[in-house]
Amino acid sequence: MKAAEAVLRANDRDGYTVPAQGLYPFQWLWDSGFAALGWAVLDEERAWLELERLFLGQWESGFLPHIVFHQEDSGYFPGPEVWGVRRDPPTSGITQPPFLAPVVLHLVRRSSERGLERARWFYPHLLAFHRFLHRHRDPGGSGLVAVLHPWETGMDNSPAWDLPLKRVPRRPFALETRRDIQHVPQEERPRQEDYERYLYLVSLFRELGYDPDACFRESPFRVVDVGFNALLLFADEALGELAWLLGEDPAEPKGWFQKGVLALEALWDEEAGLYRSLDLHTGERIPRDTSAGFLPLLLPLSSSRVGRLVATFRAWAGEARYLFPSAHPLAPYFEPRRYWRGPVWAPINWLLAWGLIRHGFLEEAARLREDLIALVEGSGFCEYYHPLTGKGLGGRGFSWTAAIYLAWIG
Ligand code: 9YW
Repeated sequence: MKAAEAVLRANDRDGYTVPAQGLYPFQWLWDSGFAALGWAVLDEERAWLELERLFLGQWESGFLPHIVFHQEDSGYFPGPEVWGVRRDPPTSGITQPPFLAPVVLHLVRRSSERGLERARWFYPHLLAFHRFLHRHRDPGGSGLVAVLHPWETGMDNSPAWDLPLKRVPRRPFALETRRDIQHVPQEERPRQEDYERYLYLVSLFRELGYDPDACFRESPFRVVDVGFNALLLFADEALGELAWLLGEDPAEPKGWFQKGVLALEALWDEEAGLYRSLDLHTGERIPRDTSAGFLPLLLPLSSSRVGRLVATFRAWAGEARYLFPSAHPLAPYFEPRRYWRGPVWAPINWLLAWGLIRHGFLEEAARLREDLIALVEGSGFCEYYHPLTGKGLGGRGFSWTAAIYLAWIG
């Protein structure tokens, strides 16, 4: 507990938490949601502050960027000069899984009357963000939203993006420009080819002035990510509950939630026994099995659907020493050391456990918790872990791992 606290305190930058010193020296959207869960165990006020700092980066349109560059630091690429977003503080121009309303609700539930007053400030800001996503990322009103960049999924080099990324041209740049591989071994990171495509998309959106509708239209990468959508719907549900608690009208978030939960069924893959993302350029589900496909467990699903998902979960569990691998452990694209292509990630364990508890699968949820605790106690607070050996990988002294550990043992 003390060691986890020390990690969060070392990564605290006067009110926001950097994911890891050196590697990620700014504030990231969904990392801050998880960091707030950890801060809540130590200091409720600090948890609220984390979220407030994040909203300093919100745009007038309601858009919430995935990075807020609160201070200068040359340790990360692409920095504010590459994004070219002229705001104070500067930000990136893409978003990340909107895992914030459930955090606000969690803080309200843990706290006193005062918590509800804090939530009152967040409500319109969250509503504006959700509105932005449902309007500009789902212009046809399907109920599900698109992501336009692999970074928006939070699972950058997931095998699910291999096929849709092929459509994205490469924007060559020198390997030395990358900062990540100065901090972490190259074989634990996305490949250079992936990075070149990530950078192409950034320059395209920049040229389009980050106009949301132009970006949606022009992006060669346009995917309905099952993970992003499960988290948005989970957050819509939480927003509806917040509205009710605050005496606001819950109709809008409830409407998004109900429509989205029905629409999500289009992502179910009966043969694979889990959900898969959809490539909007082809209209086809992407034939790759990743941990994101289990995130709909956070939502109300039929008991037969949950039964089948849990059976798939158990099959994966039988193939990995540590849960939960980010890609199918028997698939040809499984790479147990490379980032989102196999390793275990603390926040995903936590989200999956939350979903399993919702549906009454307490044993499976307990295994996710125990495995994460074992990984941390064996290897420290790493960015991610080898699912077969338990070796710690990626950045060290990592905030979301420490925060989830605290949330689980605190
Ligand atoms: C990047 C900060 C972020 C996470 C993402 C993870 C990685 C790399 O690190 O992104 O350069 O943004 O994939 O989920 O938010 O921890």
